Amino acid sequence: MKALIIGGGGFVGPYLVNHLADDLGYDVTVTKTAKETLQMDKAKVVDLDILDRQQLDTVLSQERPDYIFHLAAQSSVAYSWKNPALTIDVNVKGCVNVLDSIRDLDYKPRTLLIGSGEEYGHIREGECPINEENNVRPGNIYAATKSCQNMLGKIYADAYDLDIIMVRAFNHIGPNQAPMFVVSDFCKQVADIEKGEKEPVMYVGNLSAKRDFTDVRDVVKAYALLVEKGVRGETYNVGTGHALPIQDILDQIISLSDKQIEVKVDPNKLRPVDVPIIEPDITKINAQTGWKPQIPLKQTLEETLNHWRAVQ
Ligand code: A2R
Repeated sequence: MKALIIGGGGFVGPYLVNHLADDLGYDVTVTKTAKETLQMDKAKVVDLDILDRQQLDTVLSQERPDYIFHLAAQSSVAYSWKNPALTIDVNVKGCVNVLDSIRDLDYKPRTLLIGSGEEYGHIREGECPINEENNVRPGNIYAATKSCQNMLGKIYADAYDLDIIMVRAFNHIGPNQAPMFVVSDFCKQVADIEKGEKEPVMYVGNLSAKRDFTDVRDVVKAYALLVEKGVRGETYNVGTGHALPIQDILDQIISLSDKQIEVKVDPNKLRPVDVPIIEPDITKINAQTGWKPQIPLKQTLEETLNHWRAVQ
């Protein structure tokens, strides 16, 4: 099988390459942005800006993949508040470019669009664990763009008969994640404190929000199973099904260190609108593909902390 990962130079891409190439024996091509550095011995790497339709046409017609994993995005909620226009350009216009480029091919590659649990937004009492049929009420710019991507995916599948499957991925974590995401941020702060590079104070945002955290290595297995076994035009939640307060995650990370660490709220880390609980129902993906996450949270937290401890 030949796979194309669009936007593979970020956090998830290299894990997906490893799984597809090593575990499944796929022939993998991965795209990165011109400013990114990505060296992969298991995959061919090409530069691609999804806002450039011509570049997209060239890559797709040269590669002719069986499966496309569309990961490219402005993926930070925090940054989406600061730069809504760029977030909308990349996540909506960029996605439309990908879909239109696929539409112009003379065959129909199976395509996975990666959305987000954030799409559900303001989840009401009794709606959790939330399933794919629930209303979406996006509470931030990033979520709105991902929800739009999901709707476009469904419309392109139905109206243009494209072989598209949509995912709503809940928070995924693991070594090498950028420190603008909460678990990586906390682990980096602990590692910096241990190295003596920072006072023994942990700066945090909203600790009462409940989120569902899945190891990225489990997440990429879900993606691979979905292109193999998912149903065209359908959306699948990907998460553990068990949301935890950020406070619990913080306590677990701090307990992995022998340093005495004080916790202080940093108003800059509080988001303009925060959704109190986001917890998925993962019955659908489990029934369709047999997927469920395997890696315990403690292992992911330890490995993420160890990653930051090793960074010079
Ligand atoms: O912004 P950069 O240079 O770091 O590149 C990101 C890339 N990207 C693009 N690729 C092609 N054309 C563009 N115009 C463009 N803008 C951004 O998408 C980055 O390498 C990649 C996304 O990687 P991350 O931000 O690390 O996201 P992650 O955690 O790998 O998540 C993958 C997907 C995203 O769609 C998330 O929204 C979703 O899973 O949760």
